Amino acid sequence: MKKALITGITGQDGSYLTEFLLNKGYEVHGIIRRHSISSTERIDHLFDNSEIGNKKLFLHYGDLTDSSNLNRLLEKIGPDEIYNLAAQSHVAVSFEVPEYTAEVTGIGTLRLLDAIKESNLNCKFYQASTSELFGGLAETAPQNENTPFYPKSPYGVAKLYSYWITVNYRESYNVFACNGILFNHESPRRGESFVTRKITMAVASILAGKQDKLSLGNLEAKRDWGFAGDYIKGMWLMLQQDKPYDYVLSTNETHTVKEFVELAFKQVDINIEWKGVGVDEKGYDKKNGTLLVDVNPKYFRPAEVELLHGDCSKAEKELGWRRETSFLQLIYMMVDSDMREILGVSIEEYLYKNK
Ligand code: NAP
Ligand code: F7E
Repeated sequence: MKKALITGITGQDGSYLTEFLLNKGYEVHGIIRRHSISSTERIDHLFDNSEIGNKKLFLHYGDLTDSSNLNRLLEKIGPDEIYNLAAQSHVAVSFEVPEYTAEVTGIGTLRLLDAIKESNLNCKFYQASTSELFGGLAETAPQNENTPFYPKSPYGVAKLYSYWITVNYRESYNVFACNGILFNHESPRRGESFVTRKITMAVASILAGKQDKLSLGNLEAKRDWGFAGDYIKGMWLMLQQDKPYDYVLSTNETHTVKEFVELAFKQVDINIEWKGVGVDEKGYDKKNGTLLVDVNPKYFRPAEVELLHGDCSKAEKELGWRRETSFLQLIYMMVDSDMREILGVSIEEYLYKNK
């Protein structure tokens, strides 16, 4: 039985990866941080299963800022594969806590790689690199493994360090280490302050009368949004190859935030009509003129990544990886899940009742 260690197991990707690896017959170990209230909501359904918790899935307290803890855990667990998914992963927040972001999202990766090197552990290492490395310059799209890096946030810069230290430990010490340069991937388990989940929750909350409107920042930003459940398979595939390389995973499509808003409301039969420009731009329900979306400059970032559009042909060719969920399917899945959670009905039930 192969053993995997996942940092960031309580996050969106960590939870899907855990399900995936358990299904493949792995023994999965995860590092969790101490919180004043539980942070394991995304993996409770696994850990609370008596066949899995402490039999196939083991949780250990730890933190990417604590080298001695990481060294001890690596020695104790002896994993065959390490997936480094832990990070302060919010781009906007990284402008508020730049030093902490560097410490966790940057130096945390070095701590893990050095623990592997010092313990002579024969294991494979996956680093959660990101399309934020590219900086979203329009002239570089579609971005692939050869596109120059130009990070635009403390998060992006911290990830740049992690990218290169991963390459460096591969080249210097022969560690089987791969960077997965992943474009945005979302799901019903996405953190609530990322734009996609903020939008899909708002659709349900507005219908439930719990929220009057949705306030956003840059509506024109373009992202290449895929489904997280598809992307974790690519992470695993990278570690199953004979040689370690870096790969882009993306959908090869790009859409604006505005388009995401329109399609999310469209799922519940609301058509958005836009009026005004810039900070005065507003989205109304075309049927009755109700204000549903406005712009609040507090969500603008000091520097913005304008256009992400990936080209994952290397992963398609060499790993046989391909996204399976379309942009529309992703939006439907997220709105449907938030409708069930917040309103207590599925999209289908809601549309039937409101025919
Ligand atoms: P996420 O939901 O924000 O999860 C982040 C995870 O990191 C959580 O489990 C969190 O634990 C953990 N963590 C944060 N600080 C830590 C620390 N100091 N020590 C140990 N663990 C810590 O992120 P995600 O969307 O799953 O993304 C996974 C990884 O891929 C991240 O590295 C992210 O930067 C990267 N990435 C994400 C995307 C994307 O679109 N989702 C794209 C490219 C790259 P708590 O639960 O305790 O907070
Ligand atoms: O923003 C714009 C915002 O926070 C997407 C992380 O997983 O993907 C993620 O980073 C876009 C940006 O994700 C709001 O300005 C408008 O242009 O959902 P986001 P992100 O910054 O792309 C990359 C690949 C990662 O690696 C990161 O870890 O949407 N936007 N209005 C807004 N964004 C937010 N959060 N909130 C708004 O109100």
